[in-house]
Amino acid sequence: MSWHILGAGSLGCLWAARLAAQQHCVHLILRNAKALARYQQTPGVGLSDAQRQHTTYYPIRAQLAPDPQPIQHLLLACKAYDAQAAIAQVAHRLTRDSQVILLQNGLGSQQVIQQLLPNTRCLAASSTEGAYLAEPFHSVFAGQGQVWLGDLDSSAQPPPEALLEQCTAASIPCVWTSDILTQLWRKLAINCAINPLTVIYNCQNGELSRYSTQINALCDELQLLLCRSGQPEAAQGLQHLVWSVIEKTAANSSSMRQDVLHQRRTEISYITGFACTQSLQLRGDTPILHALQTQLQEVLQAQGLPTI
Ligand code: NAD
Ligand code: KPL
Repeated sequence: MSWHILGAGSLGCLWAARLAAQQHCVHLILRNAKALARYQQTPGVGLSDAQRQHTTYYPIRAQLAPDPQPIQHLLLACKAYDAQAAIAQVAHRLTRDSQVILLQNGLGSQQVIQQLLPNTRCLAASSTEGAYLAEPFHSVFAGQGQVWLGDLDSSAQPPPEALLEQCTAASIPCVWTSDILTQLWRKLAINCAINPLTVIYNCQNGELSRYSTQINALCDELQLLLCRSGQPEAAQGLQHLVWSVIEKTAANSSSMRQDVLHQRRTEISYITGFACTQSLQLRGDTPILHALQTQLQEVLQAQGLPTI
């Protein structure tokens, strides 16, 4: 089976290395000629364990988006705000048999892409694996996790067995679900409850226990919003779930706080931004969520970062 990885960052390199280790035909699709030239100076995609004691390099081939080769399996591994432009660059290379995995956090970008590609099977992923780049094209596998995968389009199709088998054989811990939207909405709500507050209070996840009144009130609003959005299953036990994630990840900085600390654009529009838009469309009553979004935007603006 042949794989193309569009977005050779932390997760893209993590997937590429594991697939290449299983002798799959893997190609990176890089942003431009400069990135390609830089990649060609490296020994290939590097993958290290969390302690960075062992690093293996995989001499994976790389190309640019206009390459004429058709794409069988595409992993879209860029940030949510880059996803639409990135897919547009390779859409002409997809066939009716292509399968696309969307790895983006939050919600919103996946739906836009499914609309752009009505005849392509788009699988959305919700990943709890953690990785960061030690240097360009060198990923450090910082946290074991799980990858939920499911069809975005609810019309029932049999699970993509061959793809799932390949992922499992490559030690990519994929779990198939017939209801990926529940996973995505649940993760969205958890991220809405945790990530912005870690930026606003500039703290690790565990320190949020000081703001329990605010978090519990926010969870109540999010729970109602999920129900109104037709996601009652994702709403179930949200407050309990949020506190359990806070406890389990107490020593971590949320992904949004890490972005801010590294002066990188955040995925705000696909997390709280998406939730606020949804609430406005459904005439939801979510004053705490809206106030949080405004406060987060003020902090981002003060740091010179985009507020969308
Ligand atoms: P990243 O920033 O490390 O990598 C994204 C890569 O995509 C970058 O190298 C960027 O140059 C590339 N890219 C963007 N547009 C492109 C284009 N048009 N053509 C070619 N390349 C392009 O991001 P990441 O950390 O790997 O995260 C990817 C997604 O996965 C995000 O939505 C993130 O929230 C989610 N996620 C990440 C982690 C993690 O631990 N890193 C965990 C769970 C979810
Ligand atoms: O997913 C996360 C993130 O940081 O984006 C949580 C679960 C909040 C862990 O930090």
